[in-house]
Amino acid sequence: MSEDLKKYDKSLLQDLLKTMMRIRRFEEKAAQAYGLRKFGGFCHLYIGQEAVAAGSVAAVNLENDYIITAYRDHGHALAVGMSPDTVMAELFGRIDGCSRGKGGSMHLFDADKHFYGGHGIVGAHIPLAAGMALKIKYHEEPGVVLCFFGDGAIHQGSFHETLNMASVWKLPVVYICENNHYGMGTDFRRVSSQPQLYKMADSYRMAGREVNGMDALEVYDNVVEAASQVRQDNVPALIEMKTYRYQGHSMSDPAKYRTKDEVAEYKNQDPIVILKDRMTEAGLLDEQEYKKLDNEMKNAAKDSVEFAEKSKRPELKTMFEDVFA
Ligand SMILES: Cc1ncc(C[n+]2csc(CCOP(=O)(O)OP(=O)(O)O)c2C)c(N)n1
Repeated sequence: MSEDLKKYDKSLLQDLLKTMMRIRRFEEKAAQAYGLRKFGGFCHLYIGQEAVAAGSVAAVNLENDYIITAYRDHGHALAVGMSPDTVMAELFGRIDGCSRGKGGSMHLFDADKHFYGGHGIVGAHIPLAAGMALKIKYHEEPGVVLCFFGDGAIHQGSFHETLNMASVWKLPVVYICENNHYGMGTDFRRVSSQPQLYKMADSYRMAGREVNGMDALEVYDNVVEAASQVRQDNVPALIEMKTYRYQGHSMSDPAKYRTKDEVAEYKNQDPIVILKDRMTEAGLLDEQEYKKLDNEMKNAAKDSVEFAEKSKRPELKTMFEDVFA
């Protein structure tokens, strides 16, 4: 086990672990604040899926590359380096949030960090990713777009129309399906004529691959490879990340459509524990360092709630500012 860690920089391993822990502790605090009714509206937690955002974002260079995602977006926002304070303030609907408190949980955005959201309509951002990739191609820039979406979105017409067009136009996009097994309460196996979702790439003459999305290093390696293939061959790619969300679809979902055993099975493959154990075995981490890091992340999450609570609510007169549709 420890042998195969040798090919990675220690700093990469530390960053991956830190990013996943930052997301986990942030989300736990967000859930707690929501439970205490400190904020309302929609809130979709990412707990369990951390390896996908952490591993994928680490695999690209956001000087040139771009990220776009759906409404389960806290993990991607933190992985691109948005501050937990800004993200929590947005959840709380406060003016120091990235969308001045008017977007909320589903509309995180940071153009400077090449993070183009946070989108609430299932599948609607899949064509937007193609548009971003067309801009990259048109201006002969070196970047690629990583476009994240759920297994539910794969059945939308927008997915199929866009993959067809992205293939014909040879656009630099890596489409990443985070298959967390459920679209709200619907098991993907009940509604997918092809349950091996990555195989849908065949229909659009692009490379498709299936990845264990609970393993940050497997995610990292595959996104590095897929992105470099996209850059080199000028064709888009599709990756299915097999992952799992520990919480319900949103804060209002008691998740009765799955068994406790199923949830426990995936908790046994926890992405943070997997990487932590491998690093410990390889002598790159000890329990004391892990505890220190964990405390750091817990404090950052706690501070973000204090920051959000201190930030003001937007004034009523600003209600129609920044509205584009
Ligand atoms: C076009 C559209 N239809 C329905 C909804 C309601 N809706 C919100 S989330 C969701 C499930 C999507 O599941 P999936 O794409 O697998 O993403 P996950 O929640 O698993 O991350 C649905 C049906 C919506 N937001 N947009």
